[in-house]
Amino acid sequence: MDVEALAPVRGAPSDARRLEILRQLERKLLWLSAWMVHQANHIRPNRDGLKVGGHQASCASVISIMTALYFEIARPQDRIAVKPHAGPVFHAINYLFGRQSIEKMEGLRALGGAQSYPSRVKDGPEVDFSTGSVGLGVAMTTFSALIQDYVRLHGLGRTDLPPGRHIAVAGDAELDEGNIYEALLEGWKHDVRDVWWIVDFNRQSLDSVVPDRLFGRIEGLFRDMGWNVVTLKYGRKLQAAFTRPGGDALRRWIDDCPNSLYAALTFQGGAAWRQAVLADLGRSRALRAIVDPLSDDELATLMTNLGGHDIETVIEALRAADAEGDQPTCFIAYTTKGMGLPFAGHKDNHAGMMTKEQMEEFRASMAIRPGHEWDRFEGLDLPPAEFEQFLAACPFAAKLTPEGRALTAPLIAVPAELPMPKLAGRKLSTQAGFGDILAEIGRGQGPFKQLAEHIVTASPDVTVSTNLGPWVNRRGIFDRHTRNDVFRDAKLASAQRWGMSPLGQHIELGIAEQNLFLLLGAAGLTHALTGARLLPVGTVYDPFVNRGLDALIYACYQDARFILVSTPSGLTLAPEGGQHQSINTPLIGMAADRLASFEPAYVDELAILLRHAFAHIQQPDGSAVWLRLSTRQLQQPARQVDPTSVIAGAHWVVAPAPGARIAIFYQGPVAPEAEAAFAELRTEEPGAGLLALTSPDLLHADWLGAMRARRSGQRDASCHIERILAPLAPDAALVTVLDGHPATHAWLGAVRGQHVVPLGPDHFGQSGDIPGLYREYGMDTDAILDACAQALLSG
Ligand SMILES: Cc1ncc(C[n+]2csc(CCOP(=O)(O)OP(=O)(O)O)c2C)c(N)n1
Ligand SMILES: [Mg+2]
Repeated sequence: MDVEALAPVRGAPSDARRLEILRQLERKLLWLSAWMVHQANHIRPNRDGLKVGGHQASCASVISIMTALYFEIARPQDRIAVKPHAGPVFHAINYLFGRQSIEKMEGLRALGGAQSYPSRVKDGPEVDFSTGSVGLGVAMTTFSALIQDYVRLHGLGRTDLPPGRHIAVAGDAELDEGNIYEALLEGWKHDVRDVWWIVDFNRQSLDSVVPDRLFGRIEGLFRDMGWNVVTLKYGRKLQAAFTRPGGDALRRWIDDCPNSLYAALTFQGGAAWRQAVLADLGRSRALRAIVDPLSDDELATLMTNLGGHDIETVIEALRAADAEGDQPTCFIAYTTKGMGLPFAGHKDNHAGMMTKEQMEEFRASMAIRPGHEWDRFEGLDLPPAEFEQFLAACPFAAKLTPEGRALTAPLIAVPAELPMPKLAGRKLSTQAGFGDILAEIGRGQGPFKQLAEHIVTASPDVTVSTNLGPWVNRRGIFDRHTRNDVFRDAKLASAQRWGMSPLGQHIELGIAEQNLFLLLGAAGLTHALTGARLLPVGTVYDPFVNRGLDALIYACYQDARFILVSTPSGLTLAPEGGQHQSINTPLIGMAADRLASFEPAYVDELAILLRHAFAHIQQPDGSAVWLRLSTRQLQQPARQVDPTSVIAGAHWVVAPAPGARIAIFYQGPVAPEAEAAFAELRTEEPGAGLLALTSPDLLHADWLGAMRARRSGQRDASCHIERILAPLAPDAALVTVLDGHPATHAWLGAVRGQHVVPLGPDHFGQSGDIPGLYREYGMDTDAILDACAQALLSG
């Protein structure tokens, strides 16, 4: 691929004809985005009376920025996160590029139509990053840039494709989200390059106008983190006015104008501007010479000529930064929310929508004929051929690959079995087993060479305490710059080698779990974004999955593929105390979409599941995988387990006799208590069964799937849990136990209408040892036996 071909050199922005076309494109995008929302709300039949919604004002404020970016600056290899509420503008841009259909746009916010907020999974290959939860899409670009560097420095990417820039078009309220600052700090530590955040600085969020004081701080924050900050405050008309006599006073007046007053005057229009400016500056003849000759409309146009609405200013700023190189850059582009629409500047305009009457006026001003609303050339004062030629010559329109901008990567072979630590007769925790297996893979020997090369690990300051240490010792820590391990150089004893280099394969993060999940999200999309396949593995303490949960769900929402290892978990981490004891994570694992969750008790199960995970995250119909592990050391059994059952979510440790009246089910590190209770139970109920649950998540999904299939006529559909339960008597009792919320298992009774006594903590834990805590929270052997007695009595 000829790199030059991806970035055709275009003329200077002052080229009058091009500017004229870009201005027409701005009008076109303003029209299409407003119409898309309007027709979804006012024209499409509404069956439920619910407001469909959409954000005409949020779209309007970002029109010039998006026009400049997509039709002038961006190249196909750039990866862009578009602020959620500019979804319709994004869809309209793709439409003009021939990459979006009218049917989809007509279906904005309808089932199967264009999504409210750009979605990788549902809007197709043009979406680089889904957005919706404000702040996350912006921060994601930092991590995708970091990962792009990682791929390049490891020689894993496609050498025929140029690296791109990672760009967020951000709403200003996104800068209120803490995750932005966590990402900024992490980005600074990793010296991330090639990131642009273009902030649509309309000084409005959802509820109101943003206080001025806040944003005085922003520039400094970015600069402190090594970013360049480019402020686009005024457009060319205002800049020209400022150079005239009296212009200084006008600039000072606008600079000092509080955001809320500026917004209100924008809404009110020219007469209000005149009154306000003259009230303060009317005595200045020079000022009057600027203001007096202007009609109300002209004055309003001048006073609202902010940098972010002046496409020449935007293009110039982006071009200049492009020429500067790869320093991360934040553009603060002043805009007005709703610019060009009747509610411009009104503080309540976030969800505001043009009325039918306003839309008719707007339509007339845009020269759009009824029935021609979607026509490509409607309302344009341009020969169609010239317009099409212009679009085809945009840098962004060039084909990155014959398949387009969404890439694919070959699969990495996963050997049939992972290297196993010696288990027989040993006491080992699943966490330690995980560390051992990964360290063995890390040797990169024989069939594990390729697998080892494609794994990238990450952890938010819990690398050593989640047993990633031995892997890191073998594969090194990633840094764009080589940095020595000072302790090692000084010959100070340490179990850890902490040298950093561009070839390291572990990305060490500070303690910010959202960053871990954003990184896993970015690394989990590399096959599509860079054409390189990474197998990302992230470790975190199980309770702190909650801390980064929105970013985890965000990563899964866009179908990122990674392995999450959360350990230690539950109250089994005992003396660490209540705050660290996770109760709800098994339920999160069940409820999270595109995330297959498992909890093994023994290391043989873990090895099967980890192997499965490396393969599953690569499958087109696969998903991310979550393994919940523990630090409790268990005597490892000498046995053969059936991998298919372990992966399906449950296997009989002791199969029940046909028609058995009771079975004990356990999940994870409570296995010894369940086994001890089972041994005792069997003295009275010799036919009882003992079941190891490895994934309520998969069992449950499989069960729902089978029921759905039967409802749609597939009578012979069945599922793993039904087959598992089949030998038991129809009214057999089930006693279940896990170190997590008992609701995780309570549903099992619904499969065949059986009585379940689910055990597990439903309150926060306390510090203690395992016997004490299992007793306190009703999960020890006696508690399981009591539950068996209760189940048998009431069964
Ligand atoms: C995490 C999160 N919290 C709340 C919301 C609800 N919400 C949607 S838009 C918005 C304000 C957006 O303001 P801004 O980013 O400035 O966008 P714009 O002004 O361009 O519409 C909020 C709070 C959300 N989408 N995500
Ligand atoms: Mg805003």
